Amino acid sequence: VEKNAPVVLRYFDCRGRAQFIRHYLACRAIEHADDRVALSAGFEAWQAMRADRGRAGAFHKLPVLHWGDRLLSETLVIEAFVHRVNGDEALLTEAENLRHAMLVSSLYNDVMMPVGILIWADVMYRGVDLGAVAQQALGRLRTHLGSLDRTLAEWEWRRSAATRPIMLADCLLWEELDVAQHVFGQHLRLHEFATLSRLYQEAAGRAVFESLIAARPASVTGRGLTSEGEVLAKIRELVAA
Ligand SMILES: N[C@@H](CCC(=O)N[C@@H](CS)C(=O)NCC(=O)O)C(=O)O
Repeated sequence: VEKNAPVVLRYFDCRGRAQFIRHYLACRAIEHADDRVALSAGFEAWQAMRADRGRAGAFHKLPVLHWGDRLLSETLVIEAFVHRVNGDEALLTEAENLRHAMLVSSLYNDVMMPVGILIWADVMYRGVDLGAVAQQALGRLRTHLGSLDRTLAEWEWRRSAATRPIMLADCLLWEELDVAQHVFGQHLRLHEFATLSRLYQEAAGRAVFESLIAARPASVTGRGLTSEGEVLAKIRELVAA
């Protein structure tokens, strides 16, 4: 696979599953098109392209990544491919690569997904008790952050990250901690997790991440800024109760 092939990352105009890849491509100065499918109540832009396998990929879902003439679906597959093709895999030992992959999988499955499901919960499961779901999601998330905090301290993640270029797991860690704080506000109490707080505050990519987000304000999910803003206000109120 060519390292300097033309790259297009296609995803909805939200942070969701793809923002950490945007962060990475920006930090590593990898030329690419950030192709954002416009959001609207009826997802008209997406409906118009969904059947087109050349743009929506094998499973008709986003994100997809075009890398030269390859077209990849599935966030975690895209992640592993980008990690390899940009030489990051070759920079790490086998043990370090396994840790990198474990951290990505854990953040994706046990932070990003439950937060996304919570934001959509009142639509996905009509009539749901949003307060109960939000409190359980927050409790489980804080337990999981405790595990991540301990493990990243044991792995000396900060020290080893300082000796290598920024990688996808670094970008995903910052993004998920940022999203979790955005969703739960002060109720997340990130400061109680010393290692995670420090990794978040002192992330090498922080300035790039923040400027990327400021340049294109976007919702976390496909609900869009207005509707998502309303449900997030409700969630924060319900977890405070
Ligand atoms: N397993 C896929 C899931 C991708 C996915 O569900 N994408 C959603 C947006 S976050 C999508 O494209 N939904 C539109 C549809 O299914 O029509 C991955 O990990 O990338």
